[in-house]
Amino acid sequence: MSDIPKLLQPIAEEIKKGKKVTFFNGAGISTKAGIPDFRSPKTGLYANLAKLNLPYAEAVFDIDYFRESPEAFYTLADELYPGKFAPTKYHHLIRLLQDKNQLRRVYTQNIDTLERIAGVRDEFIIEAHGSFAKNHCIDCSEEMSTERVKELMSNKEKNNGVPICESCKGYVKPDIVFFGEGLPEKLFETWSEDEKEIEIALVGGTSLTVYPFASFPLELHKDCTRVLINRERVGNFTRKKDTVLLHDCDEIATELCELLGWASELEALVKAE
Ligand code: CNA
Repeated sequence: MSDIPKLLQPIAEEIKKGKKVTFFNGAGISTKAGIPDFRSPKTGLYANLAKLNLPYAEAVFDIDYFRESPEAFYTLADELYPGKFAPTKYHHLIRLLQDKNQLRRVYTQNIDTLERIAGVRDEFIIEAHGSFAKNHCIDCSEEMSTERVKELMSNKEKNNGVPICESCKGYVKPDIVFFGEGLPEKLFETWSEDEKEIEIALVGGTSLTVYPFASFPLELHKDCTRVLINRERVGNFTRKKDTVLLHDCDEIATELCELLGWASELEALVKAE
């Protein structure tokens, strides 16, 4: 029999008592939506980048490499572009907690904006690694609208579909944080507000290998209830108050909603997609 309900019961009890939940999300929460993560063997993006002829896998998100060869990123961007994917049950769980006034914050490494598409409001979301929502020239910083970026991306005859700045002819890039770029200030400002106040932390679908993001859940204060939801064991979840659930995020979302008496509300959100 599954160990999930037994392990989740104490967390459900804390939520029923009114404690708020903070999420730390990684690419694994979106794999059920059809978006590959980075590091899963065979299915992850890094395992499937051979066609891009990269010097090393991470180069596709490296700002120096982008300056030389933006085509590789834009080939991948074609596959990942928001609008093609629908939120998962785990994203709907976040939305439900918001609607019940029990969401504190969502720290996400994801660039797919599925939290927003699920209806989570901007005030709750910290996109630590940016997103596709805005785009700027990497040389003069001029903004380009997402509609224009998409239009230029679809015209492969011109610049191989790489959008070029209309002012200075530099390359335009979505505001995703690449390796070699700084993280948004909002991340650190919000973290200093939240850090001591976090009651329940759900850490889901992340290998916790990208810093500084990984340090946030790893260094949370000792009174906090930390829950790791991941297909593999990662991080330092060995404290007495920690729970480790080596399962699919959606399976956990379903079980938690069941325990909270929210199963039909979760199903309604799934059906409304
Ligand atoms: P990662 O390093 O690829 O790790 C993903 C983790 O999730 C692995 O440990 C998997 O075992 C686990 N996993 C995969 N599917 C599931 C599932 N259904 N349920 C539970 N666990 C699962 O990804 P990280 O997010 O840790 O790495 C940080 C990078 C990934 C960030 O900079 C992101 O921008 C980047 N990324 C984002 C997306 C996206 O926006 N959806 C996709 C791919 C990469």
